[in-house]
Amino acid sequence: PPVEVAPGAVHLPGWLDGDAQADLVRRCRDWARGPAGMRRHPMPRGGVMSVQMVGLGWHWQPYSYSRTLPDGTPVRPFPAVLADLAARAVGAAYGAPPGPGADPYDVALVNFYDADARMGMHQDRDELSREPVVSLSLGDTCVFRFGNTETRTRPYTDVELRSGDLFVFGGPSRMAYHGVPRTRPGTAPPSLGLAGRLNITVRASGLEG
Ligand code: MD5
Ligand code: FE
Repeated sequence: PPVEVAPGAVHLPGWLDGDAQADLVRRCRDWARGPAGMRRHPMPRGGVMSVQMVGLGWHWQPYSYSRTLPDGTPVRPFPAVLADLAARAVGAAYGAPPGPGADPYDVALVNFYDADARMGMHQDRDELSREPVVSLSLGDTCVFRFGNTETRTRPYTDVELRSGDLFVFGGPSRMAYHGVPRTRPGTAPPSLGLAGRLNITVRASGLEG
């Protein structure tokens, strides 16, 4: 059953069945390959992100979207299967799919967390659109920290996200601070053959027609 963690923030545990999880893991392996594949992004003030990322439709790198990688490599296309998944996810979370006037879902960020990867508290504010962000978790369980819109500190709520869980962040929660302080290595369903955690976020960039 959907759990509303905060206004507009809806957690649907186990939304993807085992076959759908395996299908997405297989697709992520494909998206991760090649010159426009998964990498650790440099941070503007030094260091690299511990999470490995690949963008589909748009390349995201701290802190902007572009149509090519820094070396000019074109970004992989945004796959129709994720547009369909995002519309169904919004419908499952809010009881109605996005309306005809909604900005189209046109970008996905696929994040891979090895046993040591973490994501610090941040807001997702590089999109011009305020459509909900659709988040799917695969593999290892993580601790997801859902905060507030004002500060990157308390108050926050820690939620365990498991393989197959859907989380949709819309309305007032769209701009909340959030992060992943840790994963739980070795907790992935064995049938996935995945050592680590994959997170797929589907977003509307609002950046083009
Ligand atoms: C993750 N990824 O588990 C998370 C899931 C990212 C990122 O944070 O930026 O790639 S997306 C969580 C999210 C998105 C938009 C709003 C909120 C959470 N929120 O209001 O908490 O790898
Ligand atoms: Fe984020």
